[in-house]
Order: sequence, then structure tokens, then C-alpha cells
Amino acid sequence: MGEFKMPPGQKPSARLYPISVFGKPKEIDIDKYSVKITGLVKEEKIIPLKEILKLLKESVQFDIHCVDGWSYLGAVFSGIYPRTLFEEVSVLPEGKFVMVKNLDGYSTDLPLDFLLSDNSFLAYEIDGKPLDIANGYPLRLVVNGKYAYKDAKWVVEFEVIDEDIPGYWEKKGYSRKADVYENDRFEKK
Ligand SMILES: Nc1nc2c(c(=O)[nH]1)N[C@H]1C(S)=C(S)[C@@H](COP(=O)(O)O)O[C@H]1N2
Ligand SMILES: [Mo]
Repeated sequence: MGEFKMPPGQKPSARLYPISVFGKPKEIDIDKYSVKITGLVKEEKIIPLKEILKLLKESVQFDIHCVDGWSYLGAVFSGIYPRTLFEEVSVLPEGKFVMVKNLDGYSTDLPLDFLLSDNSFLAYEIDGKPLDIANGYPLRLVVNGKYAYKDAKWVVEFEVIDEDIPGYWEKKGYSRKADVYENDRFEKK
């Protein structure tokens, strides 16, 4: 459950502010939408959204912290844990990170063990209602304790990689670790 602890330098926000550097997808074809697991795996896997929606629905309460300084506390997200999708995938021993790729071309990476932990969640609902497209429908990653540039919206691929390769915002200088309670916003030079 969420900690309801305001991290340093953050102010509470009454709502989520839709943020997307490449704009939001206009339409999403639910019938064709799928998630791929690629890269350092024995066999790549394509999982249709329809199969994901049939998996046991779970819920988490994670706070959202944008690195710009607003935090949206207490939302309940429903969906599945990403680790469920990895259950039938054999990750090769050199697989240590995952580049999360999205419909709009945005990307962010996370340590594999973090993505497979209780602190990563793949949501399709917020507070019991389907997410808006602007907030990542049909699949949005929500991470507990990291800034929301790690919350990949419109997830379509998990690419297992062997090193910490920066994604969109990490390339521009934001912290790779992104720990909100450490106030870890910028990558130290
Ligand atoms: N695909 C994609 N996901 C993204 C982004 C983006 O630009 N594209 N922006 C990130 C940032 S910086 C934030 S703060 C959150 C904002 O989530 P919201 O739009 O639901 O408020 O989305 C994150 N996920
Ligand atoms: Mo953000």
C-alpha cells in the first residue's frame, strides 16, 4: 500500500497532469494492441492485450511523483504485475535491465529486478475506472518510489538489456535511479 509520505521538494496535486513529450496517441486499436518481451531472453514473446485483460486483476496504491514537483497521492491502480508477463519467459543471465518502449516512441529503463518486484505495476484502471488515453490507457507502468518519468504510458515492449541504457528523460540528464525519497532528480556528473 502507498506510503502517503511526501518526498522532499514535492507539493501535493489534486490531479494528474497529462504529460507526454510526443503527444498522446489519437486512437488505440485494442484488437491489435499487444506487448512484446524481447532482447536477452531465450524466446521472445508477444502477449495480446486481450490475454492480459483475462489475467487475474490485482490492485496497488502507488503515489505518483512528477520530477517537476507535483505529487498525486493515493490513487488505486488495477491491472497486473509485470512479473506475471515474465513468468513464462527465460531471461538470459546477462539480462540486467529492461528498456520499456511505448507507442509514442518514449522510453525509460529500469533494473530487471525492480520491474519484477512488488514496486512495479502495469495498470489499465485507476480508482476503478479505465485509465484515460492521456494517462496511458490501455497499459501504463506505475512505479513505487521513483519519479513518474519511469511510469511508461502506452507500454508495447519490454526489451531486456545487459546494461543501464538511458531512456528519453535519462538521456537529458534526469537520474537513472530516480529515487523520490532521496530527492534524486538529476544524474550526478
Ligand atoms: N509514453 C510516455 N510515457 C510517459 C511520458 C511520456 O512523455 N510518454 N511522460 C512521463 C512523465 S514525465 C510523467 S510525470 C508521467 C505523467 O503521467 P500522467 O500523464 O498520467 O500525469 O508520465 C510519464 N510517462
Ligand atoms: Mo514528469
